[in-house]
Formats: sequence, C-alpha cells, structure tokens
Amino acid sequence: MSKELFLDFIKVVGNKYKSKGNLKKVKLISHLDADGISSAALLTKIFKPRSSIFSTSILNQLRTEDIESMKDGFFDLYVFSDLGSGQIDRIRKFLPDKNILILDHHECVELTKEEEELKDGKFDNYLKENIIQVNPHMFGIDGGREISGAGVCFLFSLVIDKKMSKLSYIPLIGAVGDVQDSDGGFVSINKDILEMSIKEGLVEVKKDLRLFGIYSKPLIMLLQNVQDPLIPYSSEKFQKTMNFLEGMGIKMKEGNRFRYYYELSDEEKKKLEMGILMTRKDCKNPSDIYSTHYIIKSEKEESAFKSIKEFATLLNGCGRLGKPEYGLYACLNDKKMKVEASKLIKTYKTDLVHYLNWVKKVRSENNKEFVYDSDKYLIINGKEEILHTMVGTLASILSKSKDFPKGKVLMTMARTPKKYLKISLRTTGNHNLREIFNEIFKNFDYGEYGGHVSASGAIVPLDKEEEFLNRSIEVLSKI
Ligand SMILES: [Mn+2]
Repeated sequence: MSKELFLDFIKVVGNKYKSKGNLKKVKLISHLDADGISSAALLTKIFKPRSSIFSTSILNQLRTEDIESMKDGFFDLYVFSDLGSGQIDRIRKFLPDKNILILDHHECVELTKEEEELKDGKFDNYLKENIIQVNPHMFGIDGGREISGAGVCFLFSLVIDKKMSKLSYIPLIGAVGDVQDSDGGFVSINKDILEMSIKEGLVEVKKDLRLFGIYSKPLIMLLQNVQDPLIPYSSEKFQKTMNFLEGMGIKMKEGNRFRYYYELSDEEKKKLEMGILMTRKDCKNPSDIYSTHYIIKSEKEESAFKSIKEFATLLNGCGRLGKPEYGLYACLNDKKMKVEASKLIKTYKTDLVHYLNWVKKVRSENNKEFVYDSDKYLIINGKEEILHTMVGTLASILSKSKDFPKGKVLMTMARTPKKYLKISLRTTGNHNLREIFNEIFKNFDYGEYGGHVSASGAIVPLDKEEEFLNRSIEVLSKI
C-alpha cells in the first residue's frame, strides 16, 4: 500500500515539473558517491535539455555554509539528489523563497504537517509549496534497503520521459554502491527496477564465483585479489596462484594472452570451483564462494563497466579523485569519458596503495607528527600527505584489515585546500560512533558531523585542528 502511494506521489511531483516545460536556470546538487553520481547522471539527462542554464555541483557533504551560499544564487530551480533530507531544516531556514526539489532516500530529520499528511494521500496542498521533498521514508519505505537515491531520481525521471526506461541500469549502480543488494539481493522497489532492466534487455543476473572483477580481470589477477580473498592464500602472489591453476590443469594463458574466467569451459569452471572449495576447508563458511552478479549486457567482456558492482566502485573512485563528471558521463555511455574514468581508476588504486603504505610506515615509526596511538584508539592525521576525499575510504579499509587491533576506534583525518579538516571515524569494536561524536562536539563548537553508528564523519575549520585533536583524545581516552 505504502509503495503504491509513494509511486503515486512521485507521479504527481514528476508531472508538476513536466508541465512546467522549459525550466530556464536549473542547479543540481548531488552527493559524491556512486549513488549520488548515478542520481546526477539521471537528472542531467532530464534537466539539461530542458533548461537554458544547467549547472551541477557534486559534494562530499552538504554543509550549512554550502546551503547559505545559495541564498544569492540566480537559479529558478535547485534540485538536491541523494542528499538534502538530512539538511532540510537549514534549506528551509536559508532558502525559504527558492524553488527546491529534494530527491533523497536518507532519513528525514523532521516532517512538516503537510508532509505527514502525504501518507493519507493528501498531495494537493503540499504540491503548492516551493520546497518539495520526495523521500521513501515519508511513506514508511526503508530508504536504506528498498530504494537508493538514484532509484528515487529514476522513478521521477521516468514520469517526465518514458524513454528513461532505457537507463534503468543506472539506479542499480546507485543501489549497489549503497550496498542495498546484500543479504539475499534486491527487495521491494529496487527489485522492481531490476526486473524492468531485465525486461528491457539491459541487465542480466548471473550466479558466479564471489570475485571482484570476475569479468574484467584475467584469471590470474582475479585469484590474487587482495581486498577480499576468496582463496585464503591467494594474496601470497603470482607463483602460488599459478601453481594452483596448473595443479587443476587449467591453463593461465592462451598463447601470450592471459585467459579470463568467461573463457573457461564448463568443465574447467567446475574444476576451479572444486579447487577453491578445497583451499577453504578451514574458513568460516567454506562453501560461501558464489555471489549474484548484475551485468550490463551491452558492455564488452573485459570492460570495467560490465559488472554493476565494478561500475559502482569506479564511480566512487571518480568522485574521491575529484572527477565525478567522468563517472557521471560514463553512466550516460559517453565513450570518451568512459576511457578517462578507466584511466583514472588505475590512479585511484595506486593512490590507495600509496596511502596504505604511508600509514604503515608512520605507524611503525610511531611518528608523533601523524600518529596518536593508545590501547583504545588510533588517530592518523594525514595532514597534507593524504587527499582529504580519501580519509573515509582509507579508514574503512584500515579498520577491516587483518592487522588492525580489535576493539579500537580509528580516526583518520586530512586537510582540505579550503582550510578545513576532514575527519572519518570507524571502529573494530562495538562503539556507537555517533555518540562519540556527540560527546566530542559537546564541548567543541566548530564544524559539523554526521553519519551512521558504525561509520561517521566530520568537518572542522583548520585553525581548530589542535583543539579538535585534544578534545578527541580526551573523549576517546574515556571510551
Ligand atoms: Mn545514497
């Protein structure tokens, strides 16, 4: 019931913008992750040809000052995608007279009386307002699991142009980027969108080995995957992996060319699966070697855009490296941008390895300039050594790595060129990170923080760096 109502609501909102015809000057503000970039791709497709001026900003975080700076903007419409619901109180405060459309799936901070009434099917009054919010949570739909930001944008865009169904793979990239396909695959609206994309002949679902890059990487590289090794010893290099394959009679090369998984015969695939199962006898779930792969059919084998999961990772990379537009136009199948995005992602991997090595080095030296270590926490202040957009990714990888101590809180930070300190918080224990930030900011009046219980972030003015560090250490020492 609530799903139908939500879809009805999107329809009337979509029709409102459709009937406006050309929209003149439109500003799009979206989030700097795979979901935000795919959201922006869909909305670009819709609004760019329908406006005289169209401008896009992709932000890591929508800060109060970003909203405040729009006060003097000259745009006729401001569209927020994959963000905005959490900041709507400030949008209302600073931009009360602007025309605003929010297409988001994050938790809503507060609902107005009119928004509460949408659940009862009362749309008319709300549609007259100049600030319109479209969010599944308003209808009791779980935006964390049932639909992504790009999913909301897709349904909206479909009302305006039916041909958008040809882009129904894009919301799936967003949903996978936001990890909405775990625990048994897509559900609810995500599942409906998946089915649409299958019906359109765009996407195919395959059950194959749980390996990242299974279609795009040569077999030997694939099995050496260090991030999430399917084979316990696979990170121990080439020779061992080669022996493993040869032991099963699977050739690693065809002539001079490395072979790919998709080139294996059925018999070879069986052998490989058996071989992998043998290496996993001591693992927690030895038979957990398969996963569902969503594949874009029009993409060539060996392309990094073939698997939706890889596509999402690529978009994240483009965002983190400050080139979200490469990812955005790659979504819209711009050939040149796809080449640029693939080149960029190679740098991304090298940068990450570089940062991980740097952290290893300063930790082993116990370099007091960058490292604050105790039995309860580890703080890494990357200063200018680490790109500020990478502190979150870095914190996630570090906290998941084998040699990171259990039960500790990890804080990573780096400086932005605009004189801010960007901070990420992760834990390998049972800490509630939101509460930790609450506590830190209780006696610290600068900057902003947000996020989830298990992954949080903050941003503070750089001239308060020392103060922030002292306050953090004070709080973290008592957890
Ligand atoms: Mn999202």
